[in-house]
Amino acid sequence: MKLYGYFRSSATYRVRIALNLKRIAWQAVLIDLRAPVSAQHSPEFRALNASGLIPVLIDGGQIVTQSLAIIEYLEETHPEPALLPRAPLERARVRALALAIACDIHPLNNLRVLDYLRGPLAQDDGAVNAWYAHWIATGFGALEREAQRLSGDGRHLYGSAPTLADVCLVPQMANARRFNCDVTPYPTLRAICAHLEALPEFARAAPQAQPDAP
Ligand SMILES: N[C@@H](CCC(=O)N[C@@H](CS)C(=O)NCC(=O)O)C(=O)O
Repeated sequence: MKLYGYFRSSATYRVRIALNLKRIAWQAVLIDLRAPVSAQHSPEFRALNASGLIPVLIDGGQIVTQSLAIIEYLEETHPEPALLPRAPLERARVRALALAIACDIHPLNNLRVLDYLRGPLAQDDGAVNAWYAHWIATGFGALEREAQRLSGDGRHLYGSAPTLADVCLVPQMANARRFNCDVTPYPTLRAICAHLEALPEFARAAPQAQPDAP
């Protein structure tokens, strides 16, 4: 399988973790998001994903986009180890945690949103950083309460084995730290991430472990 991504892309980081957990062999194709390269806007990449966003997975010549759709595709084609529990209600709960990150936090702080704030809306770095920190605090505040209720062992967001929810949490925490957000109010989330980041499948997927990292 080929994974189009970038070391710092947290949506790509999610897929890297899932591929590693499922022991699937994969090859990275670099899409440098930094201006002036901005490879996500090239016609070649837009032909793979019209939205110009990474990650994109190529499997047997077929294109799959959207990190959560990619991970669910991997879950269906490579069921073990499962990233979703078996019972429908538990699956819904894990998906809800993952979507709270992937839909309610991540898109608000994506590169193109920050670029729009800086460019057309003429916001300075202070305002952009305040925007970023606000949406992390809003999302993580709720997630911390959910983690206290749903974590089975204080080392996983749901239950006591890695799930889709953990696959989304660790990259979002890395983003929060990169933007110097205060994460001290989220001790449960921090403990979960500390445990998961030490696992080899998560460590090999980390931004700093990627060949395109500086
Ligand atoms: N919902 C999408 C989000 C993908 C996404 O936003 N990717 C970011 C990197 S983490 C990106 O490509 N940003 C490029 C840009 O904003 O121009 C997914 O989960 O795959």
